[in-house]
Amino acid sequence: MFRKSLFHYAAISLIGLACGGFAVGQAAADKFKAQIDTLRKSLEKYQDYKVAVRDLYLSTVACVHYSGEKITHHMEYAKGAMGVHFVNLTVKGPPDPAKPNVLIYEPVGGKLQLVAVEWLVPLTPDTKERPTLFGQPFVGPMEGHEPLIPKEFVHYDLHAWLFKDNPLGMFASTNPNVSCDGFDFALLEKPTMMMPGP
Ligand SMILES: [Cu+2]
Repeated sequence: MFRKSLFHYAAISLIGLACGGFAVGQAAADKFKAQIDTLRKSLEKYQDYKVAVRDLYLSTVACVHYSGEKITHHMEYAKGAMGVHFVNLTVKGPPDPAKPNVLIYEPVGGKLQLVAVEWLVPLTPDTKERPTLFGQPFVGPMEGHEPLIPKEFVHYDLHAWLFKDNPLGMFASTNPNVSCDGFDFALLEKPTMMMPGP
C-alpha cells in the first residue's frame, strides 16, 4: 500500500513536470469520468421507478428540500432540493461505487424522474476514516435526517447527480435545479447537525 502510493506520487510528479499540473488533474477527472459514465449506463434502468422498487429500492415518500438557512454546527446545504429518496437496505458493507444504496427522484408533472444516486454510510465504531468515492470525500458525519431518518443514525453520505445537471457540481448535496414544488409530499428539512468523526 505504502509502496504503491509512493510510486503513485513519483509518477504524478514526473508527469506533472512533463505536462504541468493542469494536465494531471484533467487526466484524473477523465479517469473518473469513464467510471461515472459506466455507472450511469448501468443505472439507466431505474429511470422507471417500478424497476427500482422491484430491486428493493423503496420510496421514503417525501420530497426533501432545503431553504439554504445556515445553522452553526449543522450541515451547510445550499438552497435547493434532493428529491424523493428510494433506499435499499439490502445493500450493505463499505460503499460500492457500482452500487449506490439510494436512488433519488424528482417529481415532475405527476411522474418521478431519476435525477441522482447517493451512498449512505453509517458511522460505526469500526469507521477508521472518512469514506471517499471517485476521489470525492463524503460529507458528514451527521445525524440522521429527521423526521424521515432517526437522529441516532449518524452517517456520511455522498450524492452524485448522474441524471440531472447540478450547477453546484456533480457531487453537491442539494441541487438548485431540482424542485419539490407542487408535490403533495414536499418536506422542507432543517440542515442536519454535524457529528464528530474518527
Ligand atoms: Cu445525510
